Amino acid sequence: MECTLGQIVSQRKLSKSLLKHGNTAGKSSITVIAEELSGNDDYVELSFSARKLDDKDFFSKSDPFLEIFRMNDDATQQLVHRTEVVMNNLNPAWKSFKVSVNSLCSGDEDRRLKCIVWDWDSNGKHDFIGEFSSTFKEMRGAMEGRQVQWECINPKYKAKKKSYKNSGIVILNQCKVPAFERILCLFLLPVINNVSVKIFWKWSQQRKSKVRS
Ligand SMILES: [Ca+2]
Repeated sequence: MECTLGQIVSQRKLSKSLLKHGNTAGKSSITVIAEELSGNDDYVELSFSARKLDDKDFFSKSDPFLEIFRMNDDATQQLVHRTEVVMNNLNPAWKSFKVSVNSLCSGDEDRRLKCIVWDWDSNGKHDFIGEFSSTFKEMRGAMEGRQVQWECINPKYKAKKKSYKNSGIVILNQCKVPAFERILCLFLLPVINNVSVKIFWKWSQQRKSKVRS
């Protein structure tokens, strides 16, 4: 397909037929969605664990992994991150991972994030354990040593069983801006800015003196 950047930006969601040698290639089409990003593309490091997850396996414990989806403006969802599988464990601690704020929420900290916990199965038909909803704003609550936690809910169980509480608890142990970034922001950027201000000042002084002469 061919289109201009202007078409994508103005239409926000542009669908066009795929072309093969100038002719349409069957019924295939491609859709391009444009979203406005904040100019600030920081990244954060998230560290999740869970406890008391439902046991979905017959001869052993569940093998949990966590998926985080961001909800797009058109109600579609997009996978942001999938953790590794922790085998045979109802209280898993997944490896911490880094994600850019733009890919997580397009810089919109109130954008809904859907998180799903699965029990991995070797046949590929992973079992749904439960889900919860959050936002980056909520996750940021786990900065500076505080934890944030959510009940992991299986809606089917909730609808069927009155005594149902949850299918486990998912905990965000840490949401941190990597130390290097903080150092850059706290110390280096003021230095860089200071240097650039001095250079600009010198340049403007030279210009003034040239204009006078
Ligand atoms: Ca399993």
